[in-house]
Amino acid sequence: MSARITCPVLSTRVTSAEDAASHIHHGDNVGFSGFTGAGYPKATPAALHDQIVAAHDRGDEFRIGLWTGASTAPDADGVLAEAHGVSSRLPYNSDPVMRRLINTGEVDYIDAHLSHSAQHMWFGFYGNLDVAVIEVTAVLPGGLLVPSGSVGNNKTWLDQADRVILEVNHWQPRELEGFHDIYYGTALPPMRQPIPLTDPMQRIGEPYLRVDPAKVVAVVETDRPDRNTPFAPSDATSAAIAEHVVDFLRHEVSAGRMPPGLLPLQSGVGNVANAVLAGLDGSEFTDLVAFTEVIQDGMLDLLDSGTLRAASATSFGLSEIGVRRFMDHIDAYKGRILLRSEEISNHPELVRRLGIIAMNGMLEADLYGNVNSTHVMGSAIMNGIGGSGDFARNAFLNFFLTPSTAKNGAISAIVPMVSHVDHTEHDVQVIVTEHGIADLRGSSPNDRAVKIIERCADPRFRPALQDYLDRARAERPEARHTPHLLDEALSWHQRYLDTGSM
Ligand code: 0RQ
Repeated sequence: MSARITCPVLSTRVTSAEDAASHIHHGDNVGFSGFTGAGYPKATPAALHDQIVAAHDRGDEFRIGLWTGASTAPDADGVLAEAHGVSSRLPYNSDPVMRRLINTGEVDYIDAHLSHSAQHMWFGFYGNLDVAVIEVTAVLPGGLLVPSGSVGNNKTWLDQADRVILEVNHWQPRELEGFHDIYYGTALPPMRQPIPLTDPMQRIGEPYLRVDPAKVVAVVETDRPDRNTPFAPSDATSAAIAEHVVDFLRHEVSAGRMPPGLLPLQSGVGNVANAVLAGLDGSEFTDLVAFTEVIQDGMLDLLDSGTLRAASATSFGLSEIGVRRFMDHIDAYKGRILLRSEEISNHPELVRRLGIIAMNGMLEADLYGNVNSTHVMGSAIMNGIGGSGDFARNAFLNFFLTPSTAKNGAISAIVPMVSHVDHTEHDVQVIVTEHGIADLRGSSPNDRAVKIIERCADPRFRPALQDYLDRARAERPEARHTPHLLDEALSWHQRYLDTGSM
């Protein structure tokens, strides 16, 4: 029996990835583990790729519905997309090959709030889950599973799937046991009870996932690293954004709106969010706590320096260097990092109770504070809304961060009207670019427009934005609450599509 598989029943199910993949059939809905490149299955998807390609070569149909926690990696999303083996995908993707197929219309994409994905499955909104393919660190007697580097939707997929394939990854440190808190207290309405979490680092569950051994059709052993994408080094633009955020937090503390140790932090994905964490590290703030989704390298830095006391999340999202650092000092992080299911890490009830400070990236914002986080020029998906809505709408304070321009200055991140809305003006509090901060709290649409143009827009685009606002206000004196020129509102996007520049 492998040292990682000490459950007598499940040790008899150890088999090859090819055999495991043969339990997945055309038309199945398949739930993968995996969140921001951590903890996704690494052998079964490749074997499934080969079986899909072979079926297509025979002229047979073979496509599955693919559900995950969030993004996976080229060896999970990527290989299945390359095989043209996916008919639908939810709830979040950042794989470039999968993104292309979503954008060409080959794959139906359900871009969902991450806190919704598990409960929408229980509610029956997505249909039946046929197979779960879940990476774990170890399999213990009685069907107890030591989770790996992400928890995501694993609890739900394991509970709900008809058949389960486990991948036991020897690359994941065995010492991960004890890093997780899996809450089994969720119920369906009208039987729901409050979630008994009042402190970000409180344990309300147990360290293990559970699986009914009778459902496990295969156990596959692997030894492969997570995706571990490197982060871009912080540049002048992201450093300036970070400085504005830190200054603003200082201001909130001195205004008495926040305690000196701040409130729990949530930090989104991407390079800008990572840079903001680096900005906090150079600040006077210490002993902070994070209640977030993803632990990126920047958060390890904060934990190492003591700026951050502890972090609750659902996943790691580390670079190779970050992983090595985590593994080398894993015992020192125990008790300071807790990984939970995404239905808990992102739960609106908890985000609101704890008073989270949410910091997320965006593609563009408009004059009135509506934010587009997902769709380039209104139509092509980038990644997805992820947890940004879970946190932003329910946060004590939220920031949306972006460089003021994209594509070498051809695109303004501040536009007259966003081409797609993820976060409405009601949910957006503070917009930050390298030029400054627009604090929209308690502001009318017209005040917001003035602040956003003056403080956030790139100076080259300010005159045209001001001109739009002035003419919109003049055109219909009886409709000045949120003035727009409807025939021009999206003309900046159209001009970019036509000429390559806004
Ligand atoms: O594309 O690399 O091809 O040039 O968007 O932009 O500036 O590197 O920003 O890495 O911080 O990501 C919104 C995508 C920002 C991310 C987004 C192009 C730009 C570049 C990336 P290139 P940057 P970041 C919790 C939180 C939604 C989910 C979320 C995201 C690429 O933050 O996915 O918040 N957020 N989850 O050139 C066209 C514009 C653009 C633009 C930037 N206005 N128009 N392209 N780009 N602005 C975590 C989870 O939920 C898992």
